[in-house]
Amino acid sequence: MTTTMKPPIRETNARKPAETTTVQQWINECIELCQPNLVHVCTGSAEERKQLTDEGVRTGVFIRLNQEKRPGCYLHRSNPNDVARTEQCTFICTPSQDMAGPTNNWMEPKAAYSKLKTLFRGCMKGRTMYVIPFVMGPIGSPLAKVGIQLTDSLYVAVNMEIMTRVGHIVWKQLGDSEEFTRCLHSVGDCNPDRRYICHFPLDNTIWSFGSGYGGNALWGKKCLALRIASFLGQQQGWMAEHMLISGVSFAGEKTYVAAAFPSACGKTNFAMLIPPPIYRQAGWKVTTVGDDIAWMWVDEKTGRLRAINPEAGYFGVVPGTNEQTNPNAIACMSHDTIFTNVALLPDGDVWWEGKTAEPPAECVDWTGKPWTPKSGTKAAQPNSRFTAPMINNPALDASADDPNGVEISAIIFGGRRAKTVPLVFQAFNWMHGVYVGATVGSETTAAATGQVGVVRRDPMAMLPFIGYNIRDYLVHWFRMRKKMSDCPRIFHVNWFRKNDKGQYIWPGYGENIRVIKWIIDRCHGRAYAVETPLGWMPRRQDIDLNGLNIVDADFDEMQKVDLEAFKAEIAGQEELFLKLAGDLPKEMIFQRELLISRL
Ligand code: OXD
Ligand code: MN
Repeated sequence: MTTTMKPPIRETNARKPAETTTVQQWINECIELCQPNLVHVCTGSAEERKQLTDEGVRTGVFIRLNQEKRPGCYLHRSNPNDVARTEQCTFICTPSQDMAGPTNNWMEPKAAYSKLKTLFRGCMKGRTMYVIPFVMGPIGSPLAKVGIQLTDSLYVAVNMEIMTRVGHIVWKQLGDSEEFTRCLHSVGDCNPDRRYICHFPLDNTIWSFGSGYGGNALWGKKCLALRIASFLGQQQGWMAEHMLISGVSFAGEKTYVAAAFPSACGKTNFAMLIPPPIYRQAGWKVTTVGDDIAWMWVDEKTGRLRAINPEAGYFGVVPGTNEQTNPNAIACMSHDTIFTNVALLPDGDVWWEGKTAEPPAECVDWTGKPWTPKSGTKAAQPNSRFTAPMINNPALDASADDPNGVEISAIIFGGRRAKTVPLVFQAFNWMHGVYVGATVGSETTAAATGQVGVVRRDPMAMLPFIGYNIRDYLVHWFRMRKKMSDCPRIFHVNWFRKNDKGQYIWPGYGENIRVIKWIIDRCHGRAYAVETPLGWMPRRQDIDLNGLNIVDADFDEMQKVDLEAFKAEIAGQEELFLKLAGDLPKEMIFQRELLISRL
């Protein structure tokens, strides 16, 4: 491939960048810094996939699963200290701390580069460097972006090939441009004390050391598609959001919605929702454009918001997934899937809590130890994952790969809240909707390390992913309104409200279509709602509860706006407001005053 690289380059049929390009120069610099023994340029081809997975099996990175039951599927066990995103090790590196804002850890770029250089120096000796050229977004889309990730993790290389568009097309998408995200990654010695996930938005660069976990190491995902992209979006007038995109069809009409939920709050389930039989028989269908991330821009011709999913696969939470809760996800992971940290059955298949009503009599748990139901531990790690290509999804939307994306009619925010927050309400308008999104609270889950189950403010479900100052992020949201002649309607949902016995009141999963139907009807001006201090709310008769085991009192409880509880909720929002003290966008203060006066 080139004479300037010292380590042997594994021959591939990838069309490589010319030796003199910025891409090649940057790769050479990184090779010099990390000193790998071998450089492998990824092509994304099926033959290469086989070569990499064979190598993974040989070296213990992967366990080949029963190929009759799960063709093309492998299990990976991570280091037990490396099973979730580590927000405390995640940094935004900008010249001033103000650019990163109060919700991000900050490092000055020179200091960060110098600290990480000492870690990267020689870190790939004896290892292979995988060069992964990838595109985020359908090829040719106005928002598609090129990234190149250099990594010493075979697991990351195989996962990136599922999650993004890898190979020849990258050079075509890049053309003569020098605009690509430079992603340098090493698992290092996987020591949590030497773990850094550093973003340099002004350099379009990410350096990450010491973790192989998806959210820390698959850069198409949170690092590029959210942190770097949110910064680029603010500069260039578009939005990168932690949102699924679904198409909802009925009677020849298709409406696209985007929905933001904090991690592990059912986004993948929503994106792949299968309506219950009476709805299916009536012709309702939900199709998936994306399950985690939306890049959105305003179409100049129509003045409406359009969205693409920058990813090409799913990195979904496995526990709790079964034929009832998410049959489409089960289909996705039936072949050509990488499982991370699930349990291994004696027949070479996989298992996780919630897969079957009865646990297996025995299996090997996610740490590699023998397990029985009496072990008193979880067989699968609570944040265990599947990585599957989107083409595996039986409900993939026909426009999932359309460079022009889809037009978004509704934006739905939601959190996991046992109390206080109703099943559904609609914001009065975009500005109010931004306030509703900005004040989303949710009980924490296993997707990030730290305490599980405490309510944390998670603006737009983006708290860990905003790559710049949250003040400017919120202002950007407010300003986007001016670009649109007809903006999406904004809603808030809570599928997780519990009764006094601690049981969920709403059945969730496929039955959520009943709430989505009201949302869609509102977008098209067809559904009734009453005005409440929180926003527009359906009456009991406006949501179809037919066939559900929900009595009027349950519905009233779910939709109750308890003024006292809401005053406490507003006090709970202080957490966010105090962080933003002195920097709060004026519109946020105004919306808060309006809410207090309505209550
Ligand atoms: C994810 C997350 O993995 O949000 O999608 O943590
Ligand atoms: Mn996510």
